[in-house]
Amino acid sequence: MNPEEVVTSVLYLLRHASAEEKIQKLKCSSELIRCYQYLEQTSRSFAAVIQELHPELKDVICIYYLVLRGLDTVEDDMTLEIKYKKEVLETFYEKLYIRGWSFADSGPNEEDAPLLIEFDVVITEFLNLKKEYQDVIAKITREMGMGMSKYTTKKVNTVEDWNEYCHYVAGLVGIGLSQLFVASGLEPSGIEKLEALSNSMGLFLQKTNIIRDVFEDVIDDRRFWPIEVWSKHVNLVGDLINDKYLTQGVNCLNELCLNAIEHIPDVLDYLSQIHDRTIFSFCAIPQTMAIATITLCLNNPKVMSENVKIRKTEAIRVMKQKIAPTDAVFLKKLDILEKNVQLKTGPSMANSKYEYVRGFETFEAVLPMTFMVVRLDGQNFTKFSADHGFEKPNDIKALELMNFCAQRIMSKVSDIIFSYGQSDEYRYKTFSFDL
Ligand code: IN0
Repeated sequence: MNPEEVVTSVLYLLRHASAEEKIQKLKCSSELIRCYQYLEQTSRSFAAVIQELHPELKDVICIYYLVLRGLDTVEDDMTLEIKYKKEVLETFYEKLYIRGWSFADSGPNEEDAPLLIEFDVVITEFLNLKKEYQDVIAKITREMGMGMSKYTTKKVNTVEDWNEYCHYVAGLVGIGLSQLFVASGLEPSGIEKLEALSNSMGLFLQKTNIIRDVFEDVIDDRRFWPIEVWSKHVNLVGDLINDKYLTQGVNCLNELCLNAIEHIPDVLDYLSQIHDRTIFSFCAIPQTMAIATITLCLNNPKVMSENVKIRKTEAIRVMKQKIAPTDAVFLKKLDILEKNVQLKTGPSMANSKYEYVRGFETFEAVLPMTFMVVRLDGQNFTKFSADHGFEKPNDIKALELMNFCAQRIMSKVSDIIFSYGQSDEYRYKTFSFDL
């Protein structure tokens, strides 16, 4: 860890007290305490995001998350016999109404097996929720279970299948969340009708995970990349992670990254319609992380040979901010992503005489309150003057041309606040805001 990472980690630990400490303050039932402990165990950072939700929604989302995590653990389990697995997936929603039900048949490698062994505590708390919340959670669990069951025996052949699979395992989560937000009264009726946008929220997260995890998944015999796409690049799915076919693998990776990125406009549209600040953070944080992850994956050969992860500090930085992530953080991430997309996949400059420009591009941040001066110097001005027969030392046509160009740049680049010319060059000052 470098010094900055140490500082951010310590700040994070200070801000997020242990689950026990927080729960003591809440004075809630022992089952709810167990639920929060499971939440903390399954996903430490996401647990922190859920804890910041409005009190009306916090427990609801905690239970919703654990129910779905339970279902996901069954789907993930490669040791279960197919027929039995399908039956458990399809009937999982019914178990939510059976007090005391639990599941002890998980394989030895399932990290979340303990949650299913003690699933009765989740059921107890589920049954304590208002009926409107129960109805949404059970309905989504039923639909998801059906979809997961379908895909235990069906392959992800086409891009359409990919969208359908991701809809079952993640898009439905978003559709259910929107309904819970409205049921809580924290969001006005409307957002739950935007099913396509809610679906896209989940699809972007899930596709990003599937893209990032290809190496681990192929090794573990899980096949989530659509056959239609990878078969254009390699003959066998295993070749995706074979060094010999690295170029083909990365081309395929880029194709899927661009597919995932296409969901971002919907994500922004959805987020812009959220009213409650805590719901906004809850929704925007995972999206911000996914944008950082997809940016890291795009055109990155490492994806084919290891599990790339965004730096812990980056994740923590997003989590740390109290009103996180502000629009500015989100916009900056988008900005970096956009630049990466242009730089890594944009055909415009590749192999052209302007390719050298790439060498001058950096993503470094500028300190707040810093003026940037951009100096545009003439290229081969002597030849240009000769070609146009400009008079020395000052030709009025040449001066007017320079001024005209300078004005056009001023009106096109809105960040410029001031510009001046000297000799054959112009300088532009921009003002950098604390983004
Ligand atoms: C989630 C989503 C999630 C949060 C907020 C709004 C959403 C809208 C639509 C769909 C999903 C939404 O967020 C979590 C984030 C998470 O768990 N992150 C992990 C990191 C990781 O890589 O696993 C962490 O430890 O921080 C999410 O990934 N999923 C999820 C599950 C349940 C709920 Cl209620 C919300 C899982 C998935 C499959 C992407 C939907």
